[in-house]
Amino acid sequence: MLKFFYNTAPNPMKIALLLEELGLSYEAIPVDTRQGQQFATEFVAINPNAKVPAIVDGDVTVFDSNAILLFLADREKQFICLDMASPERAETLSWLMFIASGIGPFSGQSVHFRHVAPEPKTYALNRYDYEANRHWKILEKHLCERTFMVGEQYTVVDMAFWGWARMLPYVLGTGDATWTEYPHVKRLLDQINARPAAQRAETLKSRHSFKAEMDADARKFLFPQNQRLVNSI
Ligand SMILES: N[C@@H](CCC(=O)N[C@@H](CS)C(=O)NCC(=O)O)C(=O)O
Repeated sequence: MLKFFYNTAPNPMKIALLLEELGLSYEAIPVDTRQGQQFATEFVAINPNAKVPAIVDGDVTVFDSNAILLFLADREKQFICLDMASPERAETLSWLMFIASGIGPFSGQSVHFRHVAPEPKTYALNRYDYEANRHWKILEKHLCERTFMVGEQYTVVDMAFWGWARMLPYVLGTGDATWTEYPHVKRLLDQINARPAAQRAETLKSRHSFKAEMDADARKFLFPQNQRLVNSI
């Protein structure tokens, strides 16, 4: 059976959604990153980047969320345009990479500097807040003239979008007012949230319990770079 290594953060949740949409049987294997389980030798052999999500299915291993979306959608021939040289396939790749290399990292850094980093952080927060908003505005504009991210149907690009869109008020620190600025992002988010597969994916949160405290140990695992600051004092 397909093994899905996960926690409930945005990138793994994209894969939970696709697995539920496809109706594939899978074993959800929790990787508690606040307890450092991402650094276990057996897990690093699966994902050398020591992050979730990753999947193992028979002799196939895939890590990095949008690579997993692409791999599974292609293999199952669902939720993706399979006409390799078509404009729609080209658009699919562009938006998947835009989400992987722009939306995800800038949203993640916006969360880090807004909610986690110590002061002084004005410069870094300003940069990542600006870039996160700039990336989300590109999606907002894209969605104001179309129902889905690519083509006329719901695809893995929408699932990649969903992982992070669920978190947008937290990412931007703007609470409910977020949706006044991002009405088309909200419209697609609500549409996906209403799908039974999205509701099943969200139940992953109660299937395993992950460490909730962001204590000194959790910070050590999640922000190993801080050790350099301690060593340099
Ligand atoms: N590019 C990777 C990023 C994966 C990633 O950052 N995963 C986070 C959870 S969303 C994680 O494992 N964090 C634990 C850590 O950084 O040690 C992807 O899209 O899968």
